[in-house]
Amino acid sequence: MITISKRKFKQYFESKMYSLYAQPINEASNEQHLNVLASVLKDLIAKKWVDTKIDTEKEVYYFSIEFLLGRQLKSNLLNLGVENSIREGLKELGINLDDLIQSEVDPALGNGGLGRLAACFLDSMASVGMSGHGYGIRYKYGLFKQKFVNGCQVEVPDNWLTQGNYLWEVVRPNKAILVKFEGDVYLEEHDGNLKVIHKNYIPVMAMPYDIPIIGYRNNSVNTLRLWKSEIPRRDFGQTTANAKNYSGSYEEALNYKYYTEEISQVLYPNDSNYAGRLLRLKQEYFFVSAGIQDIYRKYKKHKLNIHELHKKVAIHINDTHPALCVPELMRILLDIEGLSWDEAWNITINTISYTNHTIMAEAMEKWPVEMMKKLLPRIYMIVEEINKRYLSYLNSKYSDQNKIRRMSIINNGNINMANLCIASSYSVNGVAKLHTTLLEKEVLKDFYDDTPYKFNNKTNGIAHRRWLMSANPELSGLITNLIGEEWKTDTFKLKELENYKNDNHVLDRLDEIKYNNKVLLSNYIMDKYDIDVDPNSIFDVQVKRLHAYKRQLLNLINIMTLYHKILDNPDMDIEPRTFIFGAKAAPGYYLAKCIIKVINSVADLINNDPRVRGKLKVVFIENYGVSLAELIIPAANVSEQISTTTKEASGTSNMKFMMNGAITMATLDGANVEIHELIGKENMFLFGLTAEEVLNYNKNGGYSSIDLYHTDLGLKQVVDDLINGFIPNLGKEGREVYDSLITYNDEYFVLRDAKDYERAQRELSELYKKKYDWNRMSLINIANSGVFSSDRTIKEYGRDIWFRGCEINEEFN
Ligand code: 26Y
Repeated sequence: MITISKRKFKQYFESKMYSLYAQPINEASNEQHLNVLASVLKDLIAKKWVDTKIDTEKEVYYFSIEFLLGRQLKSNLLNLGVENSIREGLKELGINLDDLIQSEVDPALGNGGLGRLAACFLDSMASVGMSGHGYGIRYKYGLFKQKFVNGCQVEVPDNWLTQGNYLWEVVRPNKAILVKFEGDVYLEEHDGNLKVIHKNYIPVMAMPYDIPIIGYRNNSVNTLRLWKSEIPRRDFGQTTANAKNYSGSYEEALNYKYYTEEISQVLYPNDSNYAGRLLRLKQEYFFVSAGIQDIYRKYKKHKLNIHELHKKVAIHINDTHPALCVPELMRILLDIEGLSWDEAWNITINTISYTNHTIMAEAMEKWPVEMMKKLLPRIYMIVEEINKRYLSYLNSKYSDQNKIRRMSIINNGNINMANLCIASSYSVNGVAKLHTTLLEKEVLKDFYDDTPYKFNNKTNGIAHRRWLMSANPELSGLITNLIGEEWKTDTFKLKELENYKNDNHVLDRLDEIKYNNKVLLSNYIMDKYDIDVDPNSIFDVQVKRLHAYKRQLLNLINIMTLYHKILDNPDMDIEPRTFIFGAKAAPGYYLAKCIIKVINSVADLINNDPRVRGKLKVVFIENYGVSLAELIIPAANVSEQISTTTKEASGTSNMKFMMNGAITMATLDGANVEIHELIGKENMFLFGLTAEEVLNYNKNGGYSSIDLYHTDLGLKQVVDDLINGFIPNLGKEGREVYDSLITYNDEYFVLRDAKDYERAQRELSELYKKKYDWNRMSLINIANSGVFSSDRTIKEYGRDIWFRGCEINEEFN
């Protein structure tokens, strides 16, 4: 917490404006005002943001190839507690703080759930006072911007660093690190000892860019360190004696520059389909090696005992993307520290913990041996040795060769990164109860049976400061009026809201706040798309990445069904609805792109049909991301969480919606299970196959979608609409979607669940008519959402994983 008076702030702002731009305030641009403000705030926190004291406690390092931060200004002001004085001060200088907040870039250095979770965790680590830092990549281009052209997704590069630098970053050239690719590895004898020599490698410089992560009203300022890849500078302090020699030709120099800079050029836009690209492997090793070397350097600087690294340092890997932390740490302990294999292994396995975020086979990383051998020769040797020892351990324990093959780290010429992570860490966690159970009982069963003590669940959470306090100030104000301030640091206190569930004044006020948020979103939709949506209609929202398993298509089929019903019975009593979508598709995911096109075409059809005017609207909001989520989620009445049961590991938007008072329409998948445990089926709408039913179907070759299609005529009509010209401006995309349902037997049970979904939607619609019942349910949702603060999640990681203070002793070292 810092304090600054309005007067002091104004002076500071003015002198900063002169020192940075030599300009009077009233002549400066919005962008300059923003830069000056950020610079003032950075000065204010600078003292607190010194290197954290490594010798007092254990430090946590969270490695993630994505951090989806969102805008920082508002959240920094909130956490520092200076929003009011600064707002007032700026006002007197003729500057509107909200304009500055809105004009900040939204760094999109992540795809979706996994990257956003990493950002929420950073916020929580700082806010609960944990010394926890992030390591990632400073991509020049973040996730593409999405535009619709004739209803189709078009990707536009996200050139977010237009000014060259990011507002909140500080570059630290004195802390740059050398990362080595390719080359030859030898064993050489030195004074009777064998030493590993890496020659002819390609050196790449990792330049650290630090972003402060400010805790909520406490003294913590942690660091997110993002690495940019560069050509090593001539005066670069680290030895390049064994580096590949370049002849010095102009062309060669250009190629080398390109080789180095390419690594941190762009975020891969896939979030579920592993492609195995060489450049991606370079990215993974690049940031892992830089981070591990950075930790090691700091550790040595503090003259700490290397034999106790695991007592001072916790390294967490966010999915398998940073899995090379394992061999990289081994490399340092073996080749630089000269520890024995057994000791290096013991330290490594007690330092590294791993989170799995998916059970989808196609998202699992498997790197070809040949690729890794060439790109990372020393790292590959270490992986091979780990595998050799692991196999001999497995062989001594089991005779089932199939099981051993499944568990092997290297198999069929590929390195299975999840297997490497499990074998080499002391903790493996899933991200919601059902997900963890599925890991233990199905996907990772062999490993769970082998080392059950490694497995644990950590149900995801969200930064309630961003997703409630900052995104929904009116609701936050109401909550504080009713139950006081304490919920802001202890979200379990939200439970006290239940005392007001029969207080009609409170329920009216809740309704009014939701309405106001809906007006804000309606205005945005009007401005952007010239579509007039009625804030009195039900705002039914599905926002998330576009994927077949998330079943935007199921939502759409229900919309089509409803549309037909209204056409057939024009006098039908229906609660007006606005269906809102937001979703990016991976650029190479053809079916997902077809689904976007179909939704857009249906939206056109419905929005322009006078027969359903005032009853039905469909809006697909372009370029969904963190900033839009902050506008959309507080305005939602209905939260669509309708994935095929077993497929969504957790989901986190489900939590954000709940905290903002939306009612969840859900399958019992991911963290919807926990939501259901908290509030019961009477406070949400459930439908669809159970996990057990889905698993059974999958084991027995699925159900027959074509049979269902022929027996359910309503469904048949809607499915046929995809190909019979009923939806205008739809060509091959409709056929593609049709085929996924009929020709390819509906892998994600869309048609199988459609009827039950329709039933649940009908019940929801009925409930909406009873205003107080609806708002009571909304209040109960908010009151029970406290457990989903990522503060709770992070404390559990600390308690059960990072600081649990016991070592494991692997038998196969
Ligand atoms: C290997 C590559 C293709 C890849 C890249 C990104 C694979 C996966 C991902 C990202 C996955 C992801 O975002 N998973 C989501 O993680 C959230 C946080 O745990 C979960 O809430 C959500 O259910 C899960 O889909």
